[in-house]
Amino acid sequence: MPFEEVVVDLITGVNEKQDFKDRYNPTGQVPILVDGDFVVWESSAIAYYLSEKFAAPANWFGATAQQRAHIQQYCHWHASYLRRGAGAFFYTHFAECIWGKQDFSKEIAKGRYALDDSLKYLQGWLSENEYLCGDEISFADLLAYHELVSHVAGAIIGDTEWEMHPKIKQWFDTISKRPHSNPVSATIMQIGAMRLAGELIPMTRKTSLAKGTEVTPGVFS
Ligand SMILES: N[C@@H](CCC(=O)N[C@@H](CS)C(=O)NCC(=O)O)C(=O)O
Repeated sequence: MPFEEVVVDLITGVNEKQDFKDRYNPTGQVPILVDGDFVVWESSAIAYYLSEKFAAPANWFGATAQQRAHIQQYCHWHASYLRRGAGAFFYTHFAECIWGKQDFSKEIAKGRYALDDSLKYLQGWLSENEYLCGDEISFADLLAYHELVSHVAGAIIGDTEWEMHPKIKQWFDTISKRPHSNPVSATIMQIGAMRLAGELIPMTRKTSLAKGTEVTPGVFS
């Protein structure tokens, strides 16, 4: 589907400005899709809209009511649970760039808990089917895959986690071979490599990039 990419520079916090929030997304988060006068945010809602508008192949959001329900089931679970695990990556790698060196161990532990617990579920689902919602790839797989890519980029997931969850590793490698996977994950892999090499990413924003993963709101400044 043809689209024009507009980069929102989260490093500067431009997304937190009131005019940005009024115009595009009151939460200030990306991604956002603008289609003429229509604006939609939340990645699953964006993908669903595109799939409806362009009549995408049925594997992405399901061919039957039951498949559609299972894919939606995954999307809701993902946003409310696996996504909380993002705190492990964010507080290990980004927090220091925003607030300087501080004790982020509670936030990292909280993220780690959500991530590790989520991996158990993913391993179970992938032991039953080749993909998360059946024997064909769906949008659920893209959501889960790109979530895990951040953790791989930041070495939050490595050999230990892969050995414990061989079905996830097999599935991850299968999706990595798809032509769009690497171009989409290239930026986060590059950022992860910088942080693992000890480089700081200079950020002028002073707020979290992963809101909702704090342990004590407002504790960092
Ligand atoms: N559930 C949302 C998560 C979006 C999200 O976490 N976006 C982050 C970047 S990956 C963001 O925009 N953070 C900037 C901020 O919160 O200021 C989705 O799937 O679209």
